[in-house]
Amino acid sequence: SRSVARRVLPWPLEINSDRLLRRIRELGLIGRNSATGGITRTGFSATDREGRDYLINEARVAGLVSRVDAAGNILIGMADGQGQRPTLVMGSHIDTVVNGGRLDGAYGVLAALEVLQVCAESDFHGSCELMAVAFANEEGALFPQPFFGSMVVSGRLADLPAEPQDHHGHSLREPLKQVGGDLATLDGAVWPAGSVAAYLELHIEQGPVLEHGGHQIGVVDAITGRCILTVEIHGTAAHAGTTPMDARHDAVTAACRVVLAVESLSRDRQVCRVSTVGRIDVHPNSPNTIAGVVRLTADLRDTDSKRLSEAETAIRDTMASLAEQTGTEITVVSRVRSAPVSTSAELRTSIRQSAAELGFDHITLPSGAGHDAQMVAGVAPIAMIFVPSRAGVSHCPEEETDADHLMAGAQVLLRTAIHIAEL
Ligand code: HGY
Ligand code: MN
Ligand code: MN
Ligand code: MN
Repeated sequence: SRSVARRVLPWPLEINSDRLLRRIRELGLIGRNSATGGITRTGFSATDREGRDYLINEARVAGLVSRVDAAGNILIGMADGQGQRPTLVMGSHIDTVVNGGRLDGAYGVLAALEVLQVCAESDFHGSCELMAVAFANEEGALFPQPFFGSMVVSGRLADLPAEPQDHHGHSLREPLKQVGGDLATLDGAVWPAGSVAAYLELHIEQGPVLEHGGHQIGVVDAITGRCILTVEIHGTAAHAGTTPMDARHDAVTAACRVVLAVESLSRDRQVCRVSTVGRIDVHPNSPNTIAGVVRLTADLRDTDSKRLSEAETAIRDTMASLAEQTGTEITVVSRVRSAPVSTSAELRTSIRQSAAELGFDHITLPSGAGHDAQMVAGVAPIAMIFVPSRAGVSHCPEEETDADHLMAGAQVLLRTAIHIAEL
């Protein structure tokens, strides 16, 4: 295939900006709340299914072929793909947080689709097969198993619960089946060792660094580690008017102490870099009933694996003593851990070269957000390309990136893919 790759290309291949921007716009309407402008396509929800159908249809119209693996990941390839190894995979996720933006994840997937389409249209065939992927449930907003799809392809099945459930206790089994996946055959979705030559993820920065510095492109050197705990606090539901204060086992007040302890991990104790409780569910959530159960999430992050472990131990210890003090039962019902990872030096060089050839100003920076790439890092060399986020905000409706930056990132992805595939 070397000789094929070296034949004269209609170089430089160009991203079709109208097409890419149209798709970003159209996918951004799916799950959009017209009042807030925010997008809610939580993984395996009805709106997520709509978004997935949109992507699969766009790929079909583009003359590409899609399939869905057992984990619900959407894999898009060239129509004449031979299943020839190794594969250069590009992508991200299209599920969102609750009331999020239209670019987080979706941009990287649609740009990957665009790269495939441009290469297919120009009949580019390098030494690698090209594949675009939309990983299932990266955010973990409804089913608290973030990175679900990328954990499966990278073989981390043992780290997933046997029966994943959403925040309301419903099994993943049916929702996964509805998108064409199957919990019983997840092992069939694991990417065999050596089958993926490289994984490239283009993403918005979600922070202020590129914009502040006036840079067009960010080359990610490391991705933060995360430990995400789902915690249940069991007290005793009782009447708010008749139960004396000293006879209560109030799950809400116990939960408040847990929330402050999580914040304190990073703010006061500085055990890890940042720590957040972003979701709280109260049961029965009724004004005149002392809450019986609270379920909350704790998201701990650090680029140092040891500090992350220390933070997890510290919060588990604190929760044990809080349970005793408050007369409640506090248990960790699910845990997802993603280690901090470095990107491939070789791929970083390739991205920098592509950016330089295209005349884009670039810097190297770490990622404080988690990404599917850090799971894939277990089975393939990975790299990430960042573009600026307006005002540095993300996971909210105000998330935005200028069109010229979106195009610059996609051009760098295309060029880097061709450099890699030509080798
Ligand atoms: O939360 C994260 O860092 C990622 O966007 N899921
Ligand atoms: Mn996100
Ligand atoms: Mn993302
Ligand atoms: Mn009553």
